[in-house]
Amino acid sequence: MKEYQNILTEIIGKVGLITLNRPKSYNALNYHLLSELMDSLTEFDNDNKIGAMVITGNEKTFAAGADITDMVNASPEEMRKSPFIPAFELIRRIKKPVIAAVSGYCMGGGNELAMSCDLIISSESAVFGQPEIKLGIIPGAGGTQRLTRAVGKIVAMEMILNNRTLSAEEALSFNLINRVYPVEDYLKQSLILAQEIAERAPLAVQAAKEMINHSFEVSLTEGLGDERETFYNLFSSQDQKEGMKAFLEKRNPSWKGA
Ligand code: CO8
Repeated sequence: MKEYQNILTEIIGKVGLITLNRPKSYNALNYHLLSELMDSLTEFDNDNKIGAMVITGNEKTFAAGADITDMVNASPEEMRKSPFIPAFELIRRIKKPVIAAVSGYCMGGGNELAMSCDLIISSESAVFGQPEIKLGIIPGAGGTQRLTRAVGKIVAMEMILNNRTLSAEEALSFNLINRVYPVEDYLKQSLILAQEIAERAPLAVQAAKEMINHSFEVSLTEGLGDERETFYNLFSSQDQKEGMKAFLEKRNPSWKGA
């Protein structure tokens, strides 16, 4: 595995764990951190022994947003040319499921990062927010789009227009996150969930992730057609034959990822 400066990486069973590691600045996301994050996700995505990834921070902070020191004097042209947001966008190319394991501050670009993952597991202490309005800007990496799709217009409006933050319980009730655990458990539970998903049929898991994300991009008719085609294609896999045979033979399947 590559050496990184702003993140820590570890393989636990079939799960690639990535820990954002700029604790002194509350894991503020700068270009170096984001590009290391995307490199490590790509490395795990290309590793056949890994079935899912977890991105986490520390108990006090998942990430407090983009690094404000990098942006304070920037012009629109400089922001447009900056590799910063394109680095962030690379997460959309990751095929395997990614879980955000969130505790403490999950703000601005940090919340956008969590929402770019496929599932969000949270500790009881997590605080979700899009405070960009306080800086005289709006979210720039999906906050107005993904947050609105998750929590609905009226809650997104209040969060983005007036810096309303959500507690973990509120975030759960508004469908922003999957589950809430005590601080001492959230990472362990995220790893258990990631391991369970990693044990499932790899091609079907990746196809399911792709199709669910696709549903945000296309009309229902187009989405249903694409889902059906993907469903048919999985019948060319060894894993479909194995999964169905194993069910009928009352045994556990042994997946090949082929
Ligand atoms: N950028 C740079 N440094 C930060 C950031 C940040 N986003 N957040 C915290 N820090 C630094 C502080 O400057 C401070 O550094 P130092 O110790 O050297 O003074 C240290 O972290 C600790 O911060 P505080 O003293 O403020 O700690 P508190 O516990 O009092 O407060 C908060 C914690 C509430 C999280 C507070 O630090 C805060 O409000 N941070 C800024 C949150 C914010 O505004 N986020 C939005 C940033 S803009 C953005 O994300 C736009 C995204 C666009 C695209 C993103 C693609 C990834």
